[in-house]
Amino acid sequence: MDRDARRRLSKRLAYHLRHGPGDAGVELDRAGWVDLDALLAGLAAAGRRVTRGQVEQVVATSDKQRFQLSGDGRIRARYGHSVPVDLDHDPAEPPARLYHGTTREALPSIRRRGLRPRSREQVHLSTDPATARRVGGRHGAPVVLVVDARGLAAAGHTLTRAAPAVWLVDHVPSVYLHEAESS
Ligand code: HQG
Repeated sequence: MDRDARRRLSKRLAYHLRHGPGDAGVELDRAGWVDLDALLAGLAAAGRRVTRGQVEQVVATSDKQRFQLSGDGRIRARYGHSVPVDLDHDPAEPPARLYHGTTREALPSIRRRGLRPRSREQVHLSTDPATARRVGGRHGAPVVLVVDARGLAAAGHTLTRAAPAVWLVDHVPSVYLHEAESS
């Protein structure tokens, strides 16, 4: 598979594993896992022939490690869900700072309400400002917010590391946020 084909398959897998498992004829279990053979069969029934090897290639080359394969033939998305899941990522001590990319338009609402998951299950934070800027840029003119992750954890909020560069939390009150200087 070339890069474009991998990207297309990654987006399809992300869609089914985060938002629309039913469209591939499968259900996710509580922790977001689905049997890979069942998913491949569901995709084939919908006219998309995908092989196990192609999925393994996408999983192995995913820059953000979006997917996880279990030892016994299951696959899940590590983050990004809009369907209800309990991902069981271990809570961890976060770095002092994490980053969230958003848009200028969203700032007044974020100042009032803090970061909210919106259509997803949890708020997504990045480990570096460049990634956060790209994430924000998907929605409009990007603004990078610096998150006082240590302060957030010290106040009792549970942060989990879903992938090497992606952290999840239920809510970030605005007192733990400030705009990055380069924004
Ligand atoms: C904004 C991608 C108004 C928030 C990325 C964001 C990420 C508020 C938008 C992952 C708000 C939600 C998730 C409030 C938050 N008022 N707007 N109170 N609180 N928002 O797409 O974080 O590449 O659901 O700033 O890398 O952009 O697909 O979340 O702009 O890790 O693997 O509401 O998806 O990963 O947007 O992105 P999204 P996100 P992949």
